[in-house]
Amino acid sequence: DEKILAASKRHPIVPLEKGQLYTYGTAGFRMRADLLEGVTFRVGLLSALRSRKQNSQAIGVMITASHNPAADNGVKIVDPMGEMLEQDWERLATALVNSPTDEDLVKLYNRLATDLKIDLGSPAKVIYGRDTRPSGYRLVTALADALEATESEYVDYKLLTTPQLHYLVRATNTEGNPLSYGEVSEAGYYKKLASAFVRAMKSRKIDGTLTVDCANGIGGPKLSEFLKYIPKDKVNFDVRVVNDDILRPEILNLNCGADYVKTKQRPPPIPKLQPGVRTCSFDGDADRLMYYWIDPQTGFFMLDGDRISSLAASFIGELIESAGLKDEMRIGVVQTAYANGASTTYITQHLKLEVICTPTGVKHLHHVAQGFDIGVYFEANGHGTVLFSPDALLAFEEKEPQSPAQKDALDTLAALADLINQTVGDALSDMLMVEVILAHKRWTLRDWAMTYADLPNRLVRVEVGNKDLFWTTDAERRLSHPEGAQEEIDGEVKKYKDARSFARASGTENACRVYSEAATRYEAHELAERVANIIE
Ligand code: 16G
Ligand code: ZN
Repeated sequence: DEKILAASKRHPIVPLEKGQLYTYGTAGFRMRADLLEGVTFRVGLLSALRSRKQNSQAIGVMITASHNPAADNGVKIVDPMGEMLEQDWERLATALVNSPTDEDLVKLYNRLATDLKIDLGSPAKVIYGRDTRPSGYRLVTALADALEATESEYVDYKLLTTPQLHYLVRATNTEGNPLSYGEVSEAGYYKKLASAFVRAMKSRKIDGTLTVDCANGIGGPKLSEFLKYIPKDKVNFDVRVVNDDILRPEILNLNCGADYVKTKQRPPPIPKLQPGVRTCSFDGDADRLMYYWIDPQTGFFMLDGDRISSLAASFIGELIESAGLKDEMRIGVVQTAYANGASTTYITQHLKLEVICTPTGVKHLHHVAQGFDIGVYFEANGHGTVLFSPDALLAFEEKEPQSPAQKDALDTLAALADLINQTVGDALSDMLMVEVILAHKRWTLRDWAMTYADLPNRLVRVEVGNKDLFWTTDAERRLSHPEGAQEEIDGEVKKYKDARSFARASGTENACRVYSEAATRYEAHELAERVANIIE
């Protein structure tokens, strides 16, 4: 207790304004970096408890604020299989971080150990990494202090993308067992992806150059490193890495990156995008992906998370059919209310696959996707992945192929299962998956874009006095509170053809968001304004 107390005094928590709490939200604790040192120390204490509670398995801690500006930072915990922290523990994280004094903190730490029957004498292991933000170094120092004070073993992986840290957690906890996820090192991650990429391509050709905008974040150097692992004689992958300057932290996510492209609906101004060039953007910690190009005839066109999701679902669906596994495998697609209605229609009517809608936030989508043999999940913002169940993996290995085509399909499925990050959305891995699919289908981005036409839509942010007054049901598609608000929204929606609109409280800012779709751009905009007026 003394050690924890002394260490805690070195990393004091900054009191917030009266009535405000630090909260472990959808992305962990995220805010201005100067508030985070004490928070990170306390997260260190919790991760040590979590590891002891999970039979001394390794727990991950990632220091990143993703697509936020450089002055922000964040800290989140990764569970043993590389998944997001179990939801019940988010509450504990919030409680521990908000302990008013160092003494209260130690008291609560011990009480949690007693209540949860955690043996504080058992071993604990925590591994961690950080993105390129300058504040990250100070925060991992606080984290290491907490791990020293709690006598936990720890490994500092230094600079990593968020999905790499998730990979390392799972690899650490499966090392040496039959379900081993890969070598426990950053190089192990590259080797696994490169080998799966080569197997999935199987001498197919990739057309032209792919330009990758790395948001001036950690994805830049990591992508360049990865490319060294691809055997040039096996795959011709010509990549141009841009916006990969991590030496000037102030330009992180500035006018570039996946979030910029998605919210501004335009390419980064630098470097100037030439018509016809296949391009994609990562976000600052490389867990989101957007594809786009400038069509010489029609202009800028973006392929977002909905498009990646339907592309993956269609390709995997075809492979399952060719592999003769159609009757045994349940394939499903998980979306949120933000998914464009045209994508949902395409997946259900054209691909004839099941779609489930969940609330916003990766943990919700991930959880539902685990219920399928093959679960495809993406948020429209470009975060997502494809999950394969143990039964599916076994079937790819053990099914006796009846023809060369069937063998090819089974091999490709097995390669994809290795290529696609099974722990969390991963821009690098998702990008490789897209490249594989385009090469197999011999598609350009234009061919991909032709699969369906998006419904015109609009997303607006609405300032409200207190966002906590807005409660949703039906996967955030309807408001249950304030009373009467949903009836008013319904009244407006009814006035438009093929229209849909919803309002929800943001999980990351003190504001509400309103989304609308309608048959024309003008109507989608007008409907969003009207619903925003109801909310205000
Ligand atoms: C967080 C979520 C993201 C979600 C976004 C919504 C994770 C790792 N991140 O960034 O998935 O789309 O929040 O933000 O779950 P909002 O609640 O402010 O609209
Ligand atoms: Zn991110």
